[in-house]
Amino acid sequence: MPLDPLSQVPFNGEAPLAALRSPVTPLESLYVRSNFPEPRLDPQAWRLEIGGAVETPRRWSLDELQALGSTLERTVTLECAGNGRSFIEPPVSGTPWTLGATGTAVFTGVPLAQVLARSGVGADVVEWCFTGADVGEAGPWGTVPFQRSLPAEAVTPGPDGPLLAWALNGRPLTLRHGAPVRLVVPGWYAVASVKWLVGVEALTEPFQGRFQTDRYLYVRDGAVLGPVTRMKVRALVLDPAEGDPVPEGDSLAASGIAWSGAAPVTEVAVSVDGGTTWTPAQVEPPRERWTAQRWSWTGPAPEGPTPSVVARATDAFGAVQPLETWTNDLGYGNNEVHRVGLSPLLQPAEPSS
Ligand SMILES: Nc1nc2c(c(=O)[nH]1)N[C@H]1C(S)=C(S)[C@@H](COP(=O)(O)O)O[C@H]1N2
Ligand SMILES: [Mo]
Repeated sequence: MPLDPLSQVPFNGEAPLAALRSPVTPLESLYVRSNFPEPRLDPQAWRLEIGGAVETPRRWSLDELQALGSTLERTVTLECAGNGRSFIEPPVSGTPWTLGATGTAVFTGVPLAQVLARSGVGADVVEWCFTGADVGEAGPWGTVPFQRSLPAEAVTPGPDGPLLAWALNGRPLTLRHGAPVRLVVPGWYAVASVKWLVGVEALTEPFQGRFQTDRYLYVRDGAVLGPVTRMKVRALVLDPAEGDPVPEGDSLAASGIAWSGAAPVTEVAVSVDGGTTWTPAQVEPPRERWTAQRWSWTGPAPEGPTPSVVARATDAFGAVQPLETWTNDLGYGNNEVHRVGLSPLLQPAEPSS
């Protein structure tokens, strides 16, 4: 299923929700979010520069990363912080994503922490700044590269930490998804997963770049509430789909996915009466730590002129989806419950005597 495009240069496109039913999102259905036009890098000439407050700055080629001997494959759910923005009223500026700015992909790469350790990390390092090769105009900031930082403690070692990835779903990374090498930060809104990665710099002070201090902040009425970090808990109803008819008979089967960047999802509740009563769905454990979980539910079919199915997820830290739109000035992290409207069953016409 091809993406629904939202812009052409840079290309941005979201998945049709039906494409998210498969446990790994096919490449052609994996959403694309790029702030600037895609930079074309020659994989042979490409180098990753590790610098800043490290003992030994060094450059890595793709062959050298692949020869480290710690290559692994991880199935990771990504989500754009703007997913769900188009439901915010009154509308806010920014790409008007519905709910398809998410997907689950198999990434092949090496743990970032291992590569950084080869450069010797001082105790004074507080953040790592990641630079993409893409640049663009950003108003008063002038021409800037796409750069984002992570706190040092987010660079955990082991298979569940950030990865330097060169393959997606078993094929070399495509241009749109950040070839030849991108960062993948599981659990975090995907803005952290810098594509076309060319530099990593150890910082002893927090990074103050444009995509850190002017965007990707939760702001309300001009006041900064905090930075966009981990994905908020969310469930999607994938079956039935919007507009499907209410099934004949008394019962309805519903299913979908749920995830949180903080802790595993422990509960998905479903309502077919507009949120008055809720009953629990069965929630599968995640296939890997950062893979969206699958849920399924069977219960009474919704009734009335505007039948709907609503799902609401809760994670192990007790975070639960809001029933109403979560509004903020830049439209990030709107994880309101997903409501799917169904077509009412046509009542058989009264026999005319
Ligand atoms: N270099 C670079 N990396 C980037 C971006 C970008 O514009 N430039 N966009 C970020 C955002 S906002 C998201 S949601 C993800 C999208 O990754 P995808 O296009 O592979 O789905 O990439 C992130 N990494
Ligand atoms: Mo994003």
